[in-house]
Amino acid sequence: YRHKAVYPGSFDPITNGHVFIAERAAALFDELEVSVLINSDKKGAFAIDERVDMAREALKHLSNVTVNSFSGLLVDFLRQRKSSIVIRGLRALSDFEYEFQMALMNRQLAPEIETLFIVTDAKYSFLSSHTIKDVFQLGGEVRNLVPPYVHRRLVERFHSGAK
Ligand code: COD
Repeated sequence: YRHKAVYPGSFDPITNGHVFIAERAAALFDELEVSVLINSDKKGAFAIDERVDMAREALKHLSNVTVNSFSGLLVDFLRQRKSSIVIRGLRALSDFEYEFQMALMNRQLAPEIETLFIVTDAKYSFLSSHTIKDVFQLGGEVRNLVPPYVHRRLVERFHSGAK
């Protein structure tokens, strides 16, 4: 199933770093499905439907990209979608340990599935959904680090009435 890849994540919310990875992956495959999955290690700020909505808006310029959500194991989602390629982004050495564990666990669960890593752009190498929410809530400027629609949703979510 090489025609279709899946880019899974928490996307809470999607950032310009995620968009960069999706653009690169979309150029490599006929179809890319971005999938919002639950990460039980992270407490979410946005509901799954909101994350899907923000990701759809951020990726609408890519005609071969769709966005959906799934609850359950990533490998079950891939099998359901008849894809065998997982796309993940790498920012720094510190991502490696976690990504390595996930890739090997997923291979253990489904040997036919391959995880492909795409290296981020240098300008997004420090960027994560977590730091965006943190900096934004403390009054820092994140406007050039997230898609415009995500910025509006951050304002509504955290500064409702204040701005
Ligand atoms: N530049 C480039 N890449 C980036 C950037 C950036 N600035 N920011 C994030 N990324 C990459 C991340 O490294 C990651 O590869 C991807 O984008 C998504 O990031 P997040 O943080 O939105 O998503 P995660 O890492 O929380 O996603 C984890 C999953 C939800 C995919 C995982 O927990 C999962 O598969 N859950 C489902 C249940 C399951 O199957 N569990 C077993 C897995 S072993």
